[in-house]
Amino acid sequence: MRFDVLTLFPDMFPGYLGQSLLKRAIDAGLVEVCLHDIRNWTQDKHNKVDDRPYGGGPGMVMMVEPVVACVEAVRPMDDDSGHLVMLTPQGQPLDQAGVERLAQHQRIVLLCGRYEGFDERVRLVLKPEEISIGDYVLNGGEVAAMVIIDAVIRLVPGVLGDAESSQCDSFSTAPRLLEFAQYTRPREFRGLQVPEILLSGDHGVIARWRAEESRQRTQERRADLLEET
Ligand code: JEB
Repeated sequence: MRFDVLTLFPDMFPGYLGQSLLKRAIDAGLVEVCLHDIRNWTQDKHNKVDDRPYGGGPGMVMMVEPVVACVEAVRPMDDDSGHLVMLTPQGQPLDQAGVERLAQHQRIVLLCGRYEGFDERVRLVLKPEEISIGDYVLNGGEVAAMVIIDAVIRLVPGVLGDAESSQCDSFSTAPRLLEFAQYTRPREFRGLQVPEILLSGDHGVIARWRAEESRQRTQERRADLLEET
């Protein structure tokens, strides 16, 4: 799986990419993340990437030329030109079904903006898939790109060890239920005991208890999930 990230802030990524799970996946050759600084594709001597909005108003807009030049230079860097994704608050909200769909691609090109967003012609010329990670406003697309990488690599075969398979994650199968409560040592903390059933060693009884726990939690916290087909 290859990700190309097009951004004005490539320095935001190495810290995230160095975390253990992702580092292991990159070292094993399962995942590759290529960073591209959009500023390297500017044409003027001041390396300008933003300009004032036509019609007036606050803030700046990301210029069309460097963004399109960057995308058109990066896509041919691999035989597979990749699936182009633009991060924007105006995109389709991402959910686990969307993550599963993205994970079908061998290469994803993530276009991150800043300021008040892109010149509309970026969208019209490049026709990217437009994705939002949720209904709140970020300062740019970088954190959203990390969210997409983080969610997608969990589905890349071999990235999670057998022990940490994504098959039993919340949201990975319909009907989507929240996860049951988890406990590890110690058996008692500040008077709070680990439920006796989990110490019983009876896997059938434990599985039924967990299933009931999941159903109950989902009912209490996210009844909307039970309404879904
Ligand atoms: C993504 C972005 C900005 C108006 C004001 C400020 C580029 N779920 C999400 N929330 N916000 C973003 C996002 C995603 N994906 C997001 C890209 C950019 C926010 N801004 C700031 C945009 N519009 C600039």
